Amino acid sequence: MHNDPDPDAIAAGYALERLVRFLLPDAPVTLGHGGMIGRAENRTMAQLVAPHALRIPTREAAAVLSAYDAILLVDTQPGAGNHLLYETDYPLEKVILAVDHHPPRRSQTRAIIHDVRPEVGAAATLMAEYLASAEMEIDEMLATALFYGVKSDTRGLSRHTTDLDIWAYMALRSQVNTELLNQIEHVQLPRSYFRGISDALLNTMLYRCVDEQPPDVESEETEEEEEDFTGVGQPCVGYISVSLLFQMQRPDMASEVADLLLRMEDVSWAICLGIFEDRLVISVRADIPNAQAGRLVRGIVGKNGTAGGHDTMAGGRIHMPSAGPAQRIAELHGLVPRFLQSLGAGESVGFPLLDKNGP
Ligand SMILES: [Mn+2]
Repeated sequence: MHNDPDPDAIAAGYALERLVRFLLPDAPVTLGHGGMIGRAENRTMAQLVAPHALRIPTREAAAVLSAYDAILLVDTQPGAGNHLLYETDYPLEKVILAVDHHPPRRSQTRAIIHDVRPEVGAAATLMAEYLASAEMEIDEMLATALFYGVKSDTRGLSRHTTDLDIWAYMALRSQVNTELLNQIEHVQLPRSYFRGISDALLNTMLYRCVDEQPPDVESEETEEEEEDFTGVGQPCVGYISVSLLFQMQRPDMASEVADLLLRMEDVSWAICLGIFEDRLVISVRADIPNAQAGRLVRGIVGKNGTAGGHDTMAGGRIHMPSAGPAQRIAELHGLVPRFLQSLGAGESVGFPLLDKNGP
């Protein structure tokens, strides 16, 4: 699974593990990931579905991975920067399978079997298709995990959804254990969650989109990424919400905050920039056709870090191991005008979300 696994990665990873065990009963197989599972729903899901999953610290990754003859990647792919192979010099030719739905990366980092379908809404959908093709029986636990994976990545089939996603969602639904699903979706939240949200709202600014540009940029993701892409040309309507989280307790807080703020009326972009340990974490959500959020974040992060994503959701990381806290905060502030410029709102004067006298 990729680092900091989300429900789709956990579901697809668990399904892939089960498929390998089904096809090769004698092969030792480990389900693993880097980073941490933070969001309460995701942690509960992982504890219920795949408590055996191995969390591999980055500094141990090279040693741990070298013991394996083959690696299979799910919800990510060899050229992406969000998995443990990126941190090690693990030979990429040992990656025998990548099942992913993110835009395809450079061809020289292909897996032997490179099944990357960016149009599909969830990696769990692809794995549901694999299990059906293998005529493997799906139990309640597996069905519930895959269903939640599809549901969460497609926001209940409301974004980035294909016929295959609808098929998977419908086929799995009748086998879902509703009690298990409820346990995951409606888990009790720790106090730190509410403190984190309060902190985020206090540090959220709204900027008005200045030029409402028509979405005239072609949306097709090409295999070769454009290195010099600046991101200018993204459509923007209404407001951009920008949240700064100076001290996150967990890396996926940024995506949770971006998800929440995108629900605000008249907001077409929600950008959350946070600091977790020694790195900056970027999470971007868009609610506008042809947003190309992935290209926007890749253009801004460039060679300073890793980034990726889809049309309406994207993320990035910038590692700053040798920087001090003040330098990280300055860097975080520095990202804001770059995002605003790329969205045609460089001249926009922001106002705090919680300012009652704001527009
Ligand atoms: Mn996914």
